[in-house]
Amino acid sequence: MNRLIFFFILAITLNSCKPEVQPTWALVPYPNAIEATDGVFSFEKGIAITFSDPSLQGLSEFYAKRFSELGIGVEAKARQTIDLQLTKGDTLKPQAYRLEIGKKKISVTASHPQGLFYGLMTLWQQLNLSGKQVIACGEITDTPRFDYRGFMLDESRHFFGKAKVKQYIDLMAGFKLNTFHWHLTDQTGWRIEIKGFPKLTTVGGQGNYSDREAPAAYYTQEDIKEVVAYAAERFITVIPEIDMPGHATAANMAYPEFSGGGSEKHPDFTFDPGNEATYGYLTSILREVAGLFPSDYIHLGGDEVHFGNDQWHHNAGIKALMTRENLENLVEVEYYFMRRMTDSLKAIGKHLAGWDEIVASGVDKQTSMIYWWRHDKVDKLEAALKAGYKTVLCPRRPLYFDFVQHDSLKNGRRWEGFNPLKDVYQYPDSTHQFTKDDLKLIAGLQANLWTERLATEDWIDFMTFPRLIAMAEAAWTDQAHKDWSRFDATLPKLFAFLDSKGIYYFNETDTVHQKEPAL
Ligand code: TNX
Repeated sequence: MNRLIFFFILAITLNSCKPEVQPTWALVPYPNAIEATDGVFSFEKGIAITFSDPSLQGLSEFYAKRFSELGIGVEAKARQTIDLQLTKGDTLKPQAYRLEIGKKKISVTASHPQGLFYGLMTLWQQLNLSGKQVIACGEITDTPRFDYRGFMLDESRHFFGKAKVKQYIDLMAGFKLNTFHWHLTDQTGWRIEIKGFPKLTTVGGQGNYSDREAPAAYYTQEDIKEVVAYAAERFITVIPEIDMPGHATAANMAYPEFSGGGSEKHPDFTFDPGNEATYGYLTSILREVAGLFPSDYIHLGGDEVHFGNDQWHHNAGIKALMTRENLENLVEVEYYFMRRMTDSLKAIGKHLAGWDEIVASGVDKQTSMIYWWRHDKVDKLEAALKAGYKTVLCPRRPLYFDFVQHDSLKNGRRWEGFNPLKDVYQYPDSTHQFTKDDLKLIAGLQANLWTERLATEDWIDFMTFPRLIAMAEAAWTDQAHKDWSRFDATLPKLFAFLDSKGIYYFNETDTVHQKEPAL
């Protein structure tokens, strides 16, 4: 009798020790359709990743590593499997995936490896953010709201280097961002080696925004290839920016013969559009750049030329150009320059990307892409869409991360307000009502991190996180499935994840992370 009671109690105890898994989905960006089913899948016994398409070898190895880092044994002989399927002729878009978590088997289906990459990322996040090796069964069918989900880093004003850039690319991939816009040239420094014009880096790479005397800092072509390959493994396209005809001061320090002069405040700010040799010079540079980046686009800037083109008024070459080409003013000279450079890009097999200043320049509408950044000039966005340009939304408010994210913070920009986390999350639905036709042209969203005032790694982390994660959800998750309170409730898990990566993020609810880093 006593024995019976003992076994009875033992049975109850064992039963209650069964892993308790609620079907919660700690996922960011939140998927667009989740259906929970009964039961759990346990990773505790190890798993095999199976696939029949040989092109998936690299992808499976990438995730075998990721799962091993979470303490999960990945071995070919394991009884439980994650099966990867590439479907042909399926209606799934290239970035979409289906993830089915059964009790014994997980399958991920997509029409393209990129979709599989995201499906596996969802699974990895479910494991990582839940902190458990036993996860709820269910079926997720997911596709991003916007095809383009980007982050821009300005390394001209301050240079952070390969290791930091790779860390950011890794974090971007973890939240399904797919485009890294690399701002490599500007007033302060030229950061990409060009073999035909070595002084661009040895001279133009000297100094940074905090220290004019800092030794030259730049990426060699080998470094660039390494970063581009690292990004490609994570389905991230790198779009380089070579800013022109303004923001060219660093280049002009190296090769003053192509300078179009500047203004009192911004000397040597521009290239010289009145000198025919300038076009050949810039085209040779772009040819080298094109060879390093598989991206369809090269970003040529085109912003803020009026900051420093006073000397164009006194430039004989520009006067002759204006007469010859019937250009009425300096803005038309800018437009002419952009059209010429777009032709150069075409000749080397690339398309133009540029800031919204180029919207009326007449560059090709089928192939060029406009980045709308001046939130106070909505007419520029409207003009881009009306003209039929593919457009990326990166308005200063709320997507410039050099703006502070909380009223208590001192170092960072403000402009009739600032850019709190919630504003980032709620964009673009908070400020725009797009028509179906608009949405066909809107490629997606991008956050821009300008670094005039951000000299250290802690500083860029503090400005970027957690805002970049909020933007990742804004860019992926449909308006109907966005939910600020759910996102807000996931933040503690995201902070723990960022802690594990050594990222110094901002958190208004914790005394350590309320503090700005040292300047
Ligand atoms: C404007 S955005 C710029 C950058 C500055 C930024 C600071 C743009 C195309 N040009 O050169 O770094 O403001 O917020």
